[in-house]
Amino acid sequence: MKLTLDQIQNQNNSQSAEHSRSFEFLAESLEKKGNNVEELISKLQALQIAIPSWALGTGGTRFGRFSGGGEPATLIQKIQDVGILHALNQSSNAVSLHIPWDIPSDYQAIKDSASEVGIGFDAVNSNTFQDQANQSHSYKFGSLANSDAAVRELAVEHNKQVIEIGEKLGSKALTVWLADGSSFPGQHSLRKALENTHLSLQEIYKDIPEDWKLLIEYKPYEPNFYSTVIQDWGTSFLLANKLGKKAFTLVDLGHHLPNTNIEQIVATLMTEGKLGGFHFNDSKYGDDDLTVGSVKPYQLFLIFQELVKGFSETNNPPLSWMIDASHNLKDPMEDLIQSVQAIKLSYAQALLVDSKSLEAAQEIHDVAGAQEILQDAFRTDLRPLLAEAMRRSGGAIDPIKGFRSLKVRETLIQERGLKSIASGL
Ligand code: PSV
Ligand code: MN
Repeated sequence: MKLTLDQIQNQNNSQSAEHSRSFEFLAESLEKKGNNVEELISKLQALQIAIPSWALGTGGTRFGRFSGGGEPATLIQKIQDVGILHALNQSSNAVSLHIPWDIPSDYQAIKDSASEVGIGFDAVNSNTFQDQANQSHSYKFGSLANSDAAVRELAVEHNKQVIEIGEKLGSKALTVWLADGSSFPGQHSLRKALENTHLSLQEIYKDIPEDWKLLIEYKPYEPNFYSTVIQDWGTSFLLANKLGKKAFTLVDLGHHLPNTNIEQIVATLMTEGKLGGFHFNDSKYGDDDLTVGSVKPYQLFLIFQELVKGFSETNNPPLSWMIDASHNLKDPMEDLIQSVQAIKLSYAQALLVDSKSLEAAQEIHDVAGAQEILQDAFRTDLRPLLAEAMRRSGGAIDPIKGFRSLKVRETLIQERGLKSIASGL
């Protein structure tokens, strides 16, 4: 299935009068407050969030998986789904592949199907947290950190192959997330595990092309429950610094202990020029992989506020923006649409912050005043602005409505059947 511009514009027609009214009202009040609406719209249009190839099907938990219908069974079908999302929101022009869940067999066919729907390839992700069929050594006790040199070599080799795959597709980054760690005190040497990880990453780093980034993702626990080698931003940052200028830290919003101040981590990493990218999701307790903005939208806004400030005040290079979520209850595509909307809304709200007044309030320690400024931006309903940005780019005024009224899921079920299953989590 492929959505055309005509289909989207036709279904926008029924909403356009109502939309224009609310957009014009908002635009006028934004301009009155000194905002440049055209500039806001073009910044919003430019922000593109990559879709994870592993999140187009139902996720599930270790207790069960309840498949939806019409899931993409092949990589080409996954790319087609990303194409549908992008047609609707004009905000997801790339896919992030997880290898070996999504190894391309026919590169030309994959690239053709991607360019047909205007999709590129964002970071490629390696997987040394699962054993593959016929694997010579097991990752049960770790991969890059393993005390056995043969296992480390195998994991290094896998990462090098992932880089090769990414190069063929036009990716510009490798994301490494390691499950390596221990579940019991004394299970392994904490220092040796870190040193082995460093040495293995050094080997991988040698193969990172000059115009690529190595993104090092951290996570405090799970699947290991006592220690994780790259447990936090500090460890990732330490390794990225040791490796060199192509290595950066990747922040997955779900990879923090409860109540961690993620916006402060963002601020620190940007100051050091070492923030490389994001895996966006939301959570209540742990790595819940819920829809972005569904639980803590204010936190997301505060993170974007630091990002916007960081872009203007630091030399941190451009980021890889990716979603990393798992959908157990919702239609995965609707969930992804909601996530992208939430990211862009938070970005828009952050762009609205009156940074001069905020700085002035900070200088004179006007704590209440500073809060007023932040919350004034956060509490402004910018949905019509986002809708206008998407509409002008050729997308839907309301992508979820578009998805439903154009009967996307129904058509995919007709095409692929009720029982097709996507590879991934
Ligand atoms: C691990 O929890 C993670 O966030 C990593 O990014 C993985 O690649 C992804 O989820 C999928 O398991
Ligand atoms: Mn992640």
